[in-house]
Amino acid sequence: MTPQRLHIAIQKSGRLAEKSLDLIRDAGFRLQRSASDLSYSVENAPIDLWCVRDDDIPTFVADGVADFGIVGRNVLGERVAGPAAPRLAEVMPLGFGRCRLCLAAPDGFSYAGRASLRGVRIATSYPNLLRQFLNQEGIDAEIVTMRGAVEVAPRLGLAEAICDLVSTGATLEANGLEALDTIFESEAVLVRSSKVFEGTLARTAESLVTRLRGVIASQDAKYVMMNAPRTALAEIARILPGAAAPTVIPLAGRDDLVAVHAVCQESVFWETLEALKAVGASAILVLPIEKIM
Ligand code: PRT
Ligand code: ZN
Repeated sequence: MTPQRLHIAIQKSGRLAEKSLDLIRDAGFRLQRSASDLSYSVENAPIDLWCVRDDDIPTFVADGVADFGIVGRNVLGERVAGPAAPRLAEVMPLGFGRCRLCLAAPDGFSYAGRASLRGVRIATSYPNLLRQFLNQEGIDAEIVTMRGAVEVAPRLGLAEAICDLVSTGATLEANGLEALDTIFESEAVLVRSSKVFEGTLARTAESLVTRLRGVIASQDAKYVMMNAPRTALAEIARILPGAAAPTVIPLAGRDDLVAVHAVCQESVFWETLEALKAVGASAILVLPIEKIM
């Protein structure tokens, strides 16, 4: 019997392509590109990557053709909000490809909250997410579905407002549009099909998810060490971001001072260090963490 390989669908080219490959490499999988450029095989695990259009990823995963996929939550959400909910689920956010689905209109559109959208024509490539939002808000508006170049719809007279992805806001600005409201927050996510994995596939799937979780967890995580007055311990535990229980170590010859070591799961900013110093900490070291499991 040929060994079973796990299949992951990733974007072939575009905003998520490189970062998806980087993430899989960071998880310790060595990638060998196929001659056709359409796939990669992992040398040190039974995994293949398929490079496809991002719009096809939810379908591949839902149909069980691919076992996992890396795709924008906006693409997943649009499919899930559609008429036939697909058989797939988000496993975890991956921390890249961040953007938001925004309502926007030409500068000068009088917007006094969501009720101002009543009767307005809104152009979008995300009709399902927009319809879901309008229904939730009880707003009766008209949706004009476009495949792309949504930002030109108001100028062409196709719509009075748009609903599109925004990251820096430069596209809106260049088209004389102003963001009114965010209806959906997105980033790249790992999705898996709802089929049950068995044998090698189950073990490979578990290893993939555990390793990816480890990579994501270690991205912002830092190992923080300092000396501190024993009396400031409670205060220090409060200041350290996302640290469960710090390790407290006695210092030779000092009853008043201790060494404190902690894994911080969230970003450690200069402000955090200043706050630690203010409660008496000294010799503060912040070290990167390579792996967490
Ligand atoms: O060829 P394929 O179908 O695979 O790719 P695609 O062209 O459909 O997708 P691609 O590569 O453009 O985007 C892939 C994913 O990246 C999206 O589904 C989002 O999850 C995520 N992403 C993050 C974005 C943006 N940021 C983004 N800014 N996708 C699109 N945009 C567009 C947006 O539509 C608008 O036209 O960029 C413009 C706005 O950007 P700013 O920076 O000017 O605000
Ligand atoms: Zn696409």
